[in-house]
Amino acid sequence: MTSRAYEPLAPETLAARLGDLPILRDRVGGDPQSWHAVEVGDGNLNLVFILSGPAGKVVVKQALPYVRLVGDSWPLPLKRSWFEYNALIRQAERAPGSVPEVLHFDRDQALIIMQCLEPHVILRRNLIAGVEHTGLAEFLGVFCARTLFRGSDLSMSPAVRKADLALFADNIELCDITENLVFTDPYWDAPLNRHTSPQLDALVAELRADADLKIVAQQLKSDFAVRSETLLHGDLHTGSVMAAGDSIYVIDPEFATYGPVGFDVGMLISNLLMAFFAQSGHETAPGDRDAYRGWLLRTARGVWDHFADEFGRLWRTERTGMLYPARLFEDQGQPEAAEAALRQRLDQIWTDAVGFCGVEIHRRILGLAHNADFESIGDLNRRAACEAGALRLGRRLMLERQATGPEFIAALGADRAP
Ligand code: SR1
Ligand code: MG
Repeated sequence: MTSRAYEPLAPETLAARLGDLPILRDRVGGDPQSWHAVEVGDGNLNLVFILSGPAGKVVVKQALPYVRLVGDSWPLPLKRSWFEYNALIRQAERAPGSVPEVLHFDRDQALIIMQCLEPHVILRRNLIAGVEHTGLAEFLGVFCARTLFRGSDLSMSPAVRKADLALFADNIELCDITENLVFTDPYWDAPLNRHTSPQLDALVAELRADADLKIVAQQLKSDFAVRSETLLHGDLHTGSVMAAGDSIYVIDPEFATYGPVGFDVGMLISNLLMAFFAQSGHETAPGDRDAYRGWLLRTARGVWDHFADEFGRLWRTERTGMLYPARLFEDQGQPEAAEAALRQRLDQIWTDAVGFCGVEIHRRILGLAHNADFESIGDLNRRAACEAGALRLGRRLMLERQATGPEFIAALGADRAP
């Protein structure tokens, strides 16, 4: 399938177009004529196929030249699969075993063939169903710490990091989506926005009139766009995580870009908190999600704690980049200064994460791309009540991010069902 013009795949054409690839002959097996392909993509952007044969299954992911959620009125370049491919292979190096194995990449066809993760399912689905996953917080916290530390000037050589920064700087259009959809559009009546109406109309008007809030949103946007600290996943929500029991993977890093460490951490915590706020909408009897709500809060807090622990471990053992060199601290008999610097960095990451957490809540309720956590609540009054609690928290987090410690997460559980 080399050197031909881009053409979207379809289940019927997949075997004929990919049947010559040795990796598929090996992993799928048998005669390509007997292969079975089904399109399973339920994300906002791409085609995703599961291809099965006698030897096994693979996932075939192909970018479309437009935003799938909106249609061809919103063109989107195919090169995003190049960034996804590059992010996946870096994440595989930096946090081994945490992302699907890449089996083949075709830049012309904007196509990545990768390990099929069945029976893993999208984590968000299980958070809606009330399924607990042992070790989720540790996995996610450690994933963030390893990818974000090892993708930064704390670890990489300046030359390698700068080359990487240049590569990912071209992911312009996906950054533009984040810059507008996350940081700006929720705060004005943008054409593609929607919210639960009329229930939330008054609150939405209040938020959009809140000048202090809009200023913070733009400060956070500036941090996202300007502070190129590390290679981010860039879209680390619970729909970008797959889980089966205690086995977890992170997927879909097509929004990868250099940005502040706190961005991925904040997005992840935000989506766990939105799952928490949505639980009262999923109750079938009053209180039957109380225990699960507690697990979600412990998981959100645990993500931060495991992140901070692992980041600290890497700080002490792998600080080989140009920042905070040991020759200034440990080698001068001042290990406590290196520890103080670590605490400062973690404080800054936390503050950033709190702000990004707030803005992510707002965009998922006020913007274009909503979360199934809330959308799956059929009763609009109940949905709006859940969303309103989350929106108010989002505002508080953004405005009070410098004064909000990790204990705010457990405190959310003190209220009855939000
Ligand atoms: C137009 S794309 C909307 C959203 O879907 C992706 O998953 C990202 O979260 C993006 O913001
Ligand atoms: Mg995605």
